[in-house]
Amino acid sequence: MNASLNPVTRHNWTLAEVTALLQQPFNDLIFTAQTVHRQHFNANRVQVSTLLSIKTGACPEDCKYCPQSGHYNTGLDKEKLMEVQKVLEEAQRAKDIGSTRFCMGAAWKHPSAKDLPYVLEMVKGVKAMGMETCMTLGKLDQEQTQALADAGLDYYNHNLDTSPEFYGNIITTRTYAQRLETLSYVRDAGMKICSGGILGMGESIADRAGLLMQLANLPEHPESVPINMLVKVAGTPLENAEDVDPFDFIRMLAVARIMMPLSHVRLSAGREQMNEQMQSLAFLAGANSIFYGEKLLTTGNPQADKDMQLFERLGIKPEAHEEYADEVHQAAIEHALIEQRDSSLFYDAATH
Ligand code: SAM
Ligand code: DTB
Ligand code: SF4
Repeated sequence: MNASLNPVTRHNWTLAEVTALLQQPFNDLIFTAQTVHRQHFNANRVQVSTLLSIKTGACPEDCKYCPQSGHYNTGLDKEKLMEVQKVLEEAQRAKDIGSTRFCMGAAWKHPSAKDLPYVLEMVKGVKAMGMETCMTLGKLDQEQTQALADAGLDYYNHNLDTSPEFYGNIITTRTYAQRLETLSYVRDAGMKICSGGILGMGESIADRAGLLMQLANLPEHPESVPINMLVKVAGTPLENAEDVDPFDFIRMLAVARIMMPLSHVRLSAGREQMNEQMQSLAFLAGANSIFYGEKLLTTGNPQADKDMQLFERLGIKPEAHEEYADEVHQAAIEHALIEQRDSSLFYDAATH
C-alpha cells in the first residue's frame, strides 16, 4: 500500500507538535500509542528479522557510535565479504528459528563494482528460500539501487540516525543530504525503506523530535522504523555516553507509532541491556518488530529461546509475513474512509 495515498498518514509535522508529544504525561502517551497501534495492527504480533554482518569492520566512515568504523580501535576482527554460500547457510539457520526477514549489513561507504554481483546473488538466494530480504550497504547510486531492486531486494536499511542539526556531531564523512538521496533512490526503484535512528548519543529532546519529523515528513513513511538504543562499545568516541532514561526511550517508540501509524516500529539494538519489563512496555507503546537471534552485526542480542519465552509469557506471536500486515492495513484504510464518509454525511445532515 502506497502510504501517501491513504488518509491515515500525515507528512506535515512541526517540531513543536512532535516535542509536545514526546513530553506528554507518560500514561496519556502510551494510551494514545496503543490505541493507534490497535487501529492498524494486531497488537499481539511482532515481526522478527535476523541480522548478519556480511562484511565486517575497517569502514571508512567515522560514525562515532560504530564499532566497525576504521577510525577507532575497538579490537574487532576485520573480515572480507562473506562467501555467498556461507550467507545462505546463515539465512537458513535464521529461517529455521522462525525469522521471516534476513537483513544483511556491510561496513562500506558504498558497494563497489567488484562486490555488487556477489551481493545480488545473496539477495536472489535468500529470496529463493522464501524469506524477505533486507540489505544495508551504505550509500547507493541509482544504478546500484535498480540492480538491487531487480534482484528482488524487499527492503533497504539506511538510517537518518538523528536530527539534521545534531548529525554533524556524530558523522562527518557522509552528509544528511546524501542519506536522503539514497532513500529517494530506494523509493523510486520501488523497494521498501527501513530507516530510523539511535538514542543515547547526547542528543536533546528537540533532536529526537527532529529525527521523527524528518522520517514522518518524507513523501512516504518508511515501512520499517528501527529505533536503536546506543550499544556503548569500548574504543568508540561514545563509549562513555550518558544513559538514556528508559522511559524516554519508550516515549520515542510511542511517538514513532503515533506519527507513522502504518509502519513497523522496531525495538532495535540495545535489547540486551533492557529487562523484560522494559521490552514489554516497548510493545505496549506500539513497537512491533525486533531483531531476533543472538547477534546483531558485531554485538550481542538476546538468545532466540529467551525471546520466544518472553513472547509466550506476553501472549505475543511472531508475525507470519508482511502480506498479512498489508491485509490489516488495507482493512484499516477502508475503515478510515468509511468513517470519513460517515462524518461528512453527519456534517451535511446537521447543517442542511
Ligand atoms: N554501513 C551501513 C550504514 O551505516 O549505512 C550499514 C550498517 S550500520 C551498522 C546500520 C545502523 O546500525 C547505523 O545506521 C546505526 O543506526 C546502527 N548502529 C551502528 N552501531 C550502533 C551501536 N553501537 N548502537 C546502536 N546502533 C548502532
Ligand atoms: C539498525 O537500525 N540497527 C541494526 C541494523 N539497522 C543494521 C544494526 C545495529 C548494530 C548494533 C551494533 C553492532 O552490532 O555492531
Ligand atoms: Fe560504517 Fe555503517 Fe558503521 Fe557508519 S554505521 S562506520 S557507515 S558500518
